[in-house]
Amino acid sequence: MRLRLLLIACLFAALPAAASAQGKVRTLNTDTGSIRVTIVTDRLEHPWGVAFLPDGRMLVTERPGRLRIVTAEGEVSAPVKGVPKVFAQGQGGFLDVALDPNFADNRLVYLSFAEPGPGGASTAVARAKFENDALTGVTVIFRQEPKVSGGNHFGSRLAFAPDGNLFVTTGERFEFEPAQDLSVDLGKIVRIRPDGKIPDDNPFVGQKNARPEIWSYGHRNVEGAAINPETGVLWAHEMGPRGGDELNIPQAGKNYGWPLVSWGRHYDGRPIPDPPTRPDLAGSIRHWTPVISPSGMAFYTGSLLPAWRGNLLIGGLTARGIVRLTLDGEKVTGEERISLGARTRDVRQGTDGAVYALTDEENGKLLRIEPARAPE
Ligand SMILES: [Ca+2]
Repeated sequence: MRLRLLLIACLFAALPAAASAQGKVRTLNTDTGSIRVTIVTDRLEHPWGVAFLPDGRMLVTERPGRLRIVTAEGEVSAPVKGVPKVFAQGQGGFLDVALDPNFADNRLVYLSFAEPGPGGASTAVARAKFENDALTGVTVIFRQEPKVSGGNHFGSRLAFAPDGNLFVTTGERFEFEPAQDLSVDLGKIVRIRPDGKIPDDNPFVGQKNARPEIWSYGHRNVEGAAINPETGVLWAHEMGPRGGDELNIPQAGKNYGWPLVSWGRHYDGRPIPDPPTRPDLAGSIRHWTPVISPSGMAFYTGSLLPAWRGNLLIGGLTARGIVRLTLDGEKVTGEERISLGARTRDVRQGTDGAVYALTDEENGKLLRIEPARAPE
């Protein structure tokens, strides 16, 4: 009897450890030298966004509707209490997470998610206080209007500009034409104050039949956004249809063309006019066919990987890794594909200067990327 109990105990103790690759390290060769890729944890279900707490821990969203705290050693917390209810279908669920620029003082965090409601679901942003490892005072500060049925194209990333405004990227919910309609939020990048109010200098403030939160329009599905640290300006990428993923520098009031033009085709093969046929619309600074399916991005500014300084790192679902772009101002001068062997949902720079990536899997990973040897 005792032996059997002991055997059962061993089985239960051994199962999770045997199933996990936590701590596993790989070395990869890249154009700029060898990098070490460490699996911080592989116990995240479809992780989507990561934010770095001042104490060295990380907040990670899981698309099915959970927020987790992960330590640098790979310990994953129980789900954080107090999160809003999400529409966890298709591409919907919990999306991005960002800390307030003054988080150390105000403990405010921002979450973007697919919010269920009358008519279906739409992208929303909630703000809450993160204290004692729980959320309190959850308030929805942005709601994409209208809610529609279906589980595709919610966006969404959050990026704080140096002036304190918050950019929220969305998708057109696979509805196409509404991306051109300024009276709805589908297929838009919006710009709000951290409390949800509308900045006075937004491009469509006071314009009839236009929503004042809109910053730029004609977007398809924007799952990556970051502020260029050299210029303070927003950059964003978006998923094309069959072909035609784009990197854009979304400017106030400009139309980025979807679905009027695209470097891709419709899924059923129907052609779409190429962007140069409509010079009145804003063009991309780079586009990809076949697609990389971009999700998440970061300008690298750290000193741990000095060869990557000033580069733009983009996560790729179809690319199954990181797309590293070298830049000269607003021009892309080079590209390297760094394979991580899995759909890559997010890529960020940690406060320690390492690069972190999330893989879009049922046993999704948080990866830490450093040089194989410390820089000299
Ligand atoms: Ca476009």
